[in-house]
Amino acid sequence: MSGNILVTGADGTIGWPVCMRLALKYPDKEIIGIDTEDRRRWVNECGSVSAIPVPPMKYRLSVFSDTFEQNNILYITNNICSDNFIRYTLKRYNISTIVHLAAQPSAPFSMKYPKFTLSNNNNGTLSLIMAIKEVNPEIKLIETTTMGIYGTPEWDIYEDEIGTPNYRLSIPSQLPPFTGGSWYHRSKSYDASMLQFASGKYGIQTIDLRLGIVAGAMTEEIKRDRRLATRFDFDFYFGVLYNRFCAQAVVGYPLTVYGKGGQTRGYISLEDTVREIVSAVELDTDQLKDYLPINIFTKCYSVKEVAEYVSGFAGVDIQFIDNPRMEKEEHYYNPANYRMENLLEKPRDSMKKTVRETLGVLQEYKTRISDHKDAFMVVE
Ligand code: USQ
Repeated sequence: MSGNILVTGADGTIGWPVCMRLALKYPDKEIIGIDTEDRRRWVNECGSVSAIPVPPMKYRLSVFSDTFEQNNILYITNNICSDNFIRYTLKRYNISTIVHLAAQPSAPFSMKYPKFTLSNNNNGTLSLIMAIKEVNPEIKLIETTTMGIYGTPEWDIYEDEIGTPNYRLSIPSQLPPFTGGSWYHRSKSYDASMLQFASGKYGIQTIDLRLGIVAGAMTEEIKRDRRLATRFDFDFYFGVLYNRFCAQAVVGYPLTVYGKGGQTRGYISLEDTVREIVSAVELDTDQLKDYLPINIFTKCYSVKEVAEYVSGFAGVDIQFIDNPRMEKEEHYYNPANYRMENLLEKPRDSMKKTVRETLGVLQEYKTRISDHKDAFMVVE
């Protein structure tokens, strides 16, 4: 890798720990983090907060340099949808790799704000692609999309052609029909399509990390100093399943299983997510193919299975409630993760370990969660 690394969404749940890990792995490179910090505002406007307080970026950066004696993260508050700003940034900081994590990531929020979600997510990705084409088509673009671009299909979610049971890197990746169940998921479908198009039309190397649901609060760096914490949302809109159940459990709120609870997804811990994303930076797609989708998850569980585990461990009730989402509640779900296993790091954390660890951490923030427990459910 010749130049520096740009991380979009650097103030986000995954973005901040990825910035720290990249800075430590590449001490001679500059990590340029960009974020609008909109996520902080969205969550506050939904009547909630991050369970674990997230200090301003300036403070986290000073803790990072004190703790690790390194000063190679540069943070900029700005919007990647601005073409001029992105072109300038790629040139000014000699960027050779982009880790694109900036997005409005919530499915329920997207159903409330579809236009904003599509324009924010798709324009951001398109700005990056066009800036790469103009400034330097050699810049590698890594984005986290989701296996959810295919919704819950009756077929196996392979990383190459549908129905191709074998792991083959030599064939070009096909994009099967998109059937994602929210405007957020549809925005990521179009991002995946743009990544493929950009590689075919402009020869840009694109890696599409199709990430499952990320669980937990901890990474190696955050364990060193809690002041380096990343955000942990538990509200109706921005909290994801495992994290919501853990937050509910610590304040004795019955675990909110939507509908029958047969909804099945792939999960991965935050620490493993960071390891996978960072290891993708090293991947040389030249030897593989230009557009490379990789499914990222450790194991699949149904909502009911997650609830039963958290309930058994924390001794809290489970409540089956009318499903506020439009989705299948019992369905086939079988994604592959050959490429993650073969090309990237192997995940280390079991979900059980992640739940136990998360419940332990959240004990310290019980009052903060309890003060905002109305945000667990929204009546619309
Ligand atoms: N669910 C419940 N109870 C709750 C919250 C959620 O039963 O209290 C159910 C949902 O209805 C859904 C499943 O749990 O069937 C997962 O919901 P989620 O909010 O944890 O995850 P999802 O909406 O799928 O989206 C999240 C992230 C998104 C990421 C995606 C990966 O918000 O950014 O891309 O997970 S994936 O699910 O693989 O598409």
